[in-house]
Amino acid sequence: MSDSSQPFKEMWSNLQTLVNRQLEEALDQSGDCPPILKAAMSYSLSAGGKRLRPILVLLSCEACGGDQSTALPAACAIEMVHTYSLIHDDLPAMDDDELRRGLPTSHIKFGEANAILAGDALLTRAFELLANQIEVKSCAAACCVDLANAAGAVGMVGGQVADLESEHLENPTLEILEAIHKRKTGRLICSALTMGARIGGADPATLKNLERYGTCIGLAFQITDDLLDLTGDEEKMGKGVRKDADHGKLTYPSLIGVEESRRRSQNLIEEACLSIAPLGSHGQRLEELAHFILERDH
Ligand code: GRG
Repeated sequence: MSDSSQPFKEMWSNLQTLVNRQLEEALDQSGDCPPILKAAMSYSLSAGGKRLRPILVLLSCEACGGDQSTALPAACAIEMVHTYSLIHDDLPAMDDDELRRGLPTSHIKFGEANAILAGDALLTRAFELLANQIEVKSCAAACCVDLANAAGAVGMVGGQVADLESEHLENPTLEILEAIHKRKTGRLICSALTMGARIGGADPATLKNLERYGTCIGLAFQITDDLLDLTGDEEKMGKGVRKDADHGKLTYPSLIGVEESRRRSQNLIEEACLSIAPLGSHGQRLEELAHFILERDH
């Protein structure tokens, strides 16, 4: 059990270190594969992500009475899926980005084919980890279903397609925007909560409450991301380097304005905290995390 009196940021940093170590190990154990592929997988996995999704897995497991260590394979698996999505999102056929987290994107560093294949390999390794390393096999199977639904056509991939299509919509609405983000960002975040909860032995009602929490913080996370992008864009525009591809993107601030976006994200965080109120003090870290989403600056 973690120490509940430890400051939140210190706890976060310790969990990041734990996840980073575990990811490195999971990659080292991924068997005999071409060195360039392993290098590309490792490059993006270790490029300094916040580790939000794996930390959610660990905290959800603990909030349900489980031991964080039993949730480490699922924590690594979800970060691998997230990393794959970022590699593919940066490709010329999608966002065509040359930098991520201040470093050259995978296709700039390793070439387009290797970037696509590194993403593919991370996605498949994630499911192998879930299937192989979660001891209770019925739980492993349920986690595979959670993650597959969250990442696939009804989740993140479907959301990405809808997002690309939304650039051509004549009359975008808040409902359309939220439907896109529930799938593109929200479903993966929800699956972090449900996988952690399953591994922690949650009952169905708790699983549902955590799913609701995940949906709310997922949307709030996306709104904050849009607001941070806006600040970043303004800075870039000041320097004359804003990318053409960023124009016309459907975002919360472009649709409902900055103030309303802030209000909406605050309401979502309140709703998230209400949904985990039945967990009592066991939900303390998740509550802190929800508030942290509003305060984040990157
Ligand atoms: C290409 C299959 C495929 C999916 C792409 C998730 C996604 C769909 C694209 C990523 C681009 C993006 C801006 C998505 C919105 C969600 C989001 C803010 C992702 C970044 O997540 P963080 O902030 O990233 O957790 P770090 O760098 O901390 O890991």
